[in-house]
Amino acid sequence: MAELTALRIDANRFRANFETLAGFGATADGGIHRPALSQAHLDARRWFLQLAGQIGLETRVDEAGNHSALLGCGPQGGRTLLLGSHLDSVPYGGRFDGALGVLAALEVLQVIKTEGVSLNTHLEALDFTDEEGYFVDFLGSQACSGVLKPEHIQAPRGGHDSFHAALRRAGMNQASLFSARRDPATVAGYLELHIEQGTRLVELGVPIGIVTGMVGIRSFKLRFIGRADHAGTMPMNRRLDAALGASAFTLSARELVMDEFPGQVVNVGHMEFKPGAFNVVPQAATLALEFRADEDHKLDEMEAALLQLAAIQARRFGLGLETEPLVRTPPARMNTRVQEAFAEASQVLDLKHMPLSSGAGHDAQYLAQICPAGMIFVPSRDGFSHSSREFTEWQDCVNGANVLLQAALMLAQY
Ligand code: HGY
Ligand code: MN
Ligand code: MN
Repeated sequence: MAELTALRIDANRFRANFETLAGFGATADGGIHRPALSQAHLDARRWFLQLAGQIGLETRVDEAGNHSALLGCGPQGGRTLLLGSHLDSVPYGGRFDGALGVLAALEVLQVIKTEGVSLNTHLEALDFTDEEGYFVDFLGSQACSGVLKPEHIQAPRGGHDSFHAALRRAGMNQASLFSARRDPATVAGYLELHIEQGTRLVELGVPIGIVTGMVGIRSFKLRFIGRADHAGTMPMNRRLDAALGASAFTLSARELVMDEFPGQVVNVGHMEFKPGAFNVVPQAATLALEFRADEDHKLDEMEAALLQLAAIQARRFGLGLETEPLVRTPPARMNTRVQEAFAEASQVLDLKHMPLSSGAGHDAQYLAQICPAGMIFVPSRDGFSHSSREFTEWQDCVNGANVLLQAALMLAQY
C-alpha cells in the first residue's frame, strides 16, 4: 500500500465524471438548470447512484432524499466521516456549485477503496437535497442534522402544490422527511469542497481557502396590496399602485443596508405583479426578500429595519402590506480541528492556503450543529456564481479534491 500522504485523486476520471454530470440540465450557454427535484436533478442523482454502484460502493437514499455512497473502511460499528455537497442548482446556474464537491467526495472514496486503506471511520459521499432552497433552503442537511421542524416546510418557496408534486415525483413524502435525522454519535465529521463564489483567492493567487465560518440568511415574502384599475383612465394621483411600493422598497432597501449595515447584503430576487397586464394598474406586488449577515444580532437589526422600511413605503403609496417569514439559517463557525487538518493537507500538497469567511450558505452550516464540520474553497474566475459564467480552472478543482482526500485521511485516522 502506498504511503497515505502520497495518495492522489485520478484527475482524468474526476474530469470525465464532472463533464458527464454537467450534461444533466445543461443549458445552451454552458450552464446548468437543475432545480431540486426537477427531472434533470432526479436524473443526475440516479446517475450518481449508478456510478457509485459501479465503483463497488454501497448506496443509500434517506427519507429526505439525500443520496449517499458508502465505503465501509472503518471498524465494525465505527462512526462515519461525511463528505458532500449538492447536485441541485439554482435556476440557470453554473456547473461547479455543489457538483464539484459531490464528485470530489466520490473520487476520495474511490481512491481509498482502490488502495484498500483501513481507517478509524467509515466514509460517506453525500448529495444533499435542495441545498439551493428551490423549495426549502438546505432541506436535506437540515433533516440530516435533526434541525428540520414542521414550521420550516410550512411555507415552501414556490408554494405547497409544487413542493408536494416534486416530493411525489421523487418518491418522497412530507411526513417522513423528519426521519432522516442522523444520530450525532454515529457521525465523525463533515467535510466539503466548494468553489469560492468570490474573488479573494484569484486576486491573491492562493489556490485553497479554508473556511472559518459562514453567514446567516433570512428571507421573507413581502406583498404590497393596492387596487387594480384601468391603466389609461384612472388619473395618476388616484391610483393605489402596488408596483410602486415594491419598487420603492427595493431601491431604498439597498441604500439602507449600504448605509447602516456596511459589509452585509440584501437582495430582492423576484417580483411578481398581479394581475400582470400592460393595461392594468397592479393590484398586488409580491417580492422575494433575502438578507445575510455574519452575526445573529445584525440579522435581527436588519430584519427590524427592512420590515419597517417596507411598512413606510406601503404607507407612502396608500398600500396594504403582508409579510411572510420564510428561511432562517443561523451563521456558523467551522471546527478548528478540521481547519487545521485542511491546512496540514494543503502543506502536504505544497499548496498555499488562507482563511476565508463565506458569504454563501452551505450544508456545512447545518452539519456543524451535530459534528465537527469544515469546508475548503477553490478559486472562482471573476467571482461569478449562480450564473452560467461560473468557472474554476480544472487544476484548481483537482487541488481542492486532493486537499479533501488528504484531510479526510488525516481525520479518519484519529
Ligand atoms: O444561496 C446560497 O448561499 C447557497 O448557494 N445555497
Ligand atoms: Mn449555490
Ligand atoms: Mn453550493
